[in-house]
Amino acid sequence: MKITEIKVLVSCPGRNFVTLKIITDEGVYGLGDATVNGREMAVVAYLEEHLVPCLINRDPQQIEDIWQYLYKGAYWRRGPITMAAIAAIDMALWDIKGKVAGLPVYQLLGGKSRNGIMAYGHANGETLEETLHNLGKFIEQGYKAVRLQCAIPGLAGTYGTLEGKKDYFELQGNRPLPPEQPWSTSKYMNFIPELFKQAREQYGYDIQLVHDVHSRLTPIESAQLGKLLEPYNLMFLEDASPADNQEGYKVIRSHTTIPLAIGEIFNTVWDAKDLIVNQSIDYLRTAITHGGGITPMVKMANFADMYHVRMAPHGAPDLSPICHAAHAHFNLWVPNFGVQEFIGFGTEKLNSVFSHPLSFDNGYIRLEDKPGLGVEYNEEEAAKLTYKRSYLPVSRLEDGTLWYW
Ligand code: KDG
Ligand code: MG
Repeated sequence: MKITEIKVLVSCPGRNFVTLKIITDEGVYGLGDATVNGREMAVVAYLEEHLVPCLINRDPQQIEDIWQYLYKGAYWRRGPITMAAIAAIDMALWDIKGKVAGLPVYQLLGGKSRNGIMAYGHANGETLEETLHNLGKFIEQGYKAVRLQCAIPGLAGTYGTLEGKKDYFELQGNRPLPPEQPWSTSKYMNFIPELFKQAREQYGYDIQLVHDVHSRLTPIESAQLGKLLEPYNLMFLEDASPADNQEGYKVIRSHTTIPLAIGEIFNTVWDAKDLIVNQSIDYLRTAITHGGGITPMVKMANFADMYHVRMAPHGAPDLSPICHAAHAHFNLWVPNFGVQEFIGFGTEKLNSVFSHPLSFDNGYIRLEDKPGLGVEYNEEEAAKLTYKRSYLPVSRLEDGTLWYW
């Protein structure tokens, strides 16, 4: 079997996605997601100019050797652009292997470890009341876990709230540059514990709760927040602080027992190695698209398992349905599964381009058994929806200092 053609497909069914299609001489093809939100075209150039020429005429069944060739063989290892490009190739090769074997990818990984994939939804709100009302709606739909994000009184716009827009792509609108949002650590710290206090008073302790700090606190501030939230028994606090310096998490850990999750911007196991070995975290949130594909994620998960760290892949809407399907296969297999972030099944426009094997039932994601990853990509529809440059917002402190968004 040989790879004869590779297409790098860019489309905007509501937001930008980069999709890779690897076609073989036997007519079997595989799909992969290469989307890095706000930096999409950098991955396109990396794939088209540097990786695709290395793959033509290769045997698509040699997944491990191809991965090593593109990672070690490049000399320039790691980084989000490189690893998203390699991830898309890796996903597409697993898709092909599954189709050739006539088996869903989770079977190739070792088979099912569970029947359903527990998912958490996003209850957002412009006010505390609206956020709690939305939490109630998620509980009614059967969710077992929900993330709470709320606008901070006195701050115009923050992470997780969108000033009435449906996503960051819409928030960008026709602005030529990234939207800017203000940040105040003290206003945030004074407000968030009240959100969780009222959530527990209104809905009790059966529902699991999550909160994403989006890396806006220093380690000691994260420790303070963790202590304030301890009575409300969160499933985890996500991205409490940036972990560019992994040692920082020792500070958080030494002060609070709140479970910690991190990893959505990690690209290799080296971004998490000290966090895992020091047992400074409880959940690793790396996405298959941003972590170099299924091949390294399996290794990462096995390594994390030795230190009681569970996998909770990033599930934001800027990952394409191909990545969400890859997560579903991975999650069905992975022994140390935690939870899957889940934002629903997309709009009609999105579904006109991607058809996927996923469904949601009473708090769990289900996966229909199809060979490979089970996703189809409608190239004709996709071609009608052209790429439009879009950025994520940036944050500034109230005095204008640039801060983590
Ligand atoms: O592209 C960035 C988003 O995916 C990110 O801001 C979403 O933090 C996020 C999450 O937890 O879903
Ligand atoms: Mg996050």
